[in-house]
Amino acid sequence: MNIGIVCYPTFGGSGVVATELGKALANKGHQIHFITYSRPSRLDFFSENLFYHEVDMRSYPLFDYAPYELALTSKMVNVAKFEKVDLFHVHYAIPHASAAVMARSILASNGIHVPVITTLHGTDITLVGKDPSYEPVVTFSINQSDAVTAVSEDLKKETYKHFAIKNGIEVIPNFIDLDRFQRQKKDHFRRAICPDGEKLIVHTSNFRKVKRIQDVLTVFMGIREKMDAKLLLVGDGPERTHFERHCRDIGGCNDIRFLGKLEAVEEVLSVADLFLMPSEKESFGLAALEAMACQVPVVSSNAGGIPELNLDGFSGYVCPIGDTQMMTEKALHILKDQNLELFKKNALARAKEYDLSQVVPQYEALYEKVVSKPIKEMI
Ligand code: GMT
Repeated sequence: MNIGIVCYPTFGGSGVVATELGKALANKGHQIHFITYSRPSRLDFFSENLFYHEVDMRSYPLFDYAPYELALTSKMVNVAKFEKVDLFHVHYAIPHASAAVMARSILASNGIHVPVITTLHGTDITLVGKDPSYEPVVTFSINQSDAVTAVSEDLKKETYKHFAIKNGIEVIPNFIDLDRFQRQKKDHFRRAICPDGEKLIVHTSNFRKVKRIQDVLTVFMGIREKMDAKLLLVGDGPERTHFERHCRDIGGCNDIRFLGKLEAVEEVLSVADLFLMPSEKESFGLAALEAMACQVPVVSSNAGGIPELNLDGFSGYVCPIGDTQMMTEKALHILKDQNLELFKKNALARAKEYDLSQVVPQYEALYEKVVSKPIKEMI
């Protein structure tokens, strides 16, 4: 098939899922056309089946804010006409779903039918989307999509709760490439970070408020009171500077390191003993799945779809949002030498259930269904 994928090109989870999906589909012989404002961060190699179309943004003195959605829509129309795409698969509702619905209408007026699949990823529903400044457009474009997927049962439930949705929503979870995300032998790195056999805790995120970085630090300080440990924080975002300063204030600098954005996050995960994800909101928790694939057990909150992934008492523990005391106790339990190996093994076993070979065919089946469906009437 010839598939147009629209996503955010950044390190964020929705962009990562969209890019990895495109790569996996290209490996299976589909032609994939990424349509974004810059090259997706994980699309850094050549493949005969992968194409990248950059959205041209023209500024004009009249515009305080350049209309990205219109530029994207026009690009989608042009790519669809020129490349003869069979369908658009857009990731993250805002503004991709409404741009796709508009592009579909423009193409229909030219006698070309290109159906639209919208994948909801999380904050497009749970945070930004339900804000009154976007809600009517989000509701309309979800209802107008030819198919809609959500990355967890919880996100599907939240979507029906907060929006007047008439369309069906299929749950297709995040997935993992186990060839890339696997525990690698990085003993030298481990020795450099933990020279005296300390336990190594890792957190990766985009350092937004919903990630509750303060809870990561509180839990870590609780662990460190009872055993020698180090904390590595991977990623970057609005909260990072504040918490770097905070770490200096509490005298944790020797044991806490901020690594910034990393391409090869699996190398850090390969030497970790425990992953912390205390999020306020988390529709799926791709970062936790990446950790589990590298045999790292997870202590998480019970936000959103995390409990669907992290099985309490098996791959780690699930605690109420903000209950840092319980998170600390559970972390200390996992980190005991007599428990750690079993949790590591279980984390990998759980991750294997999300291998891309299990999940990508679910998207392909949906594509087949959508292209063979009768053309959707505008409401
Ligand atoms: O985690 C983030 O803040 C990034 C965000 C995004 O949309 O890029 O991730 C969301 O989508 C991921 C892929 O489906 C999910 O694994 C994350 O759980 C979800 N994040 C939130 O719901 C906060």
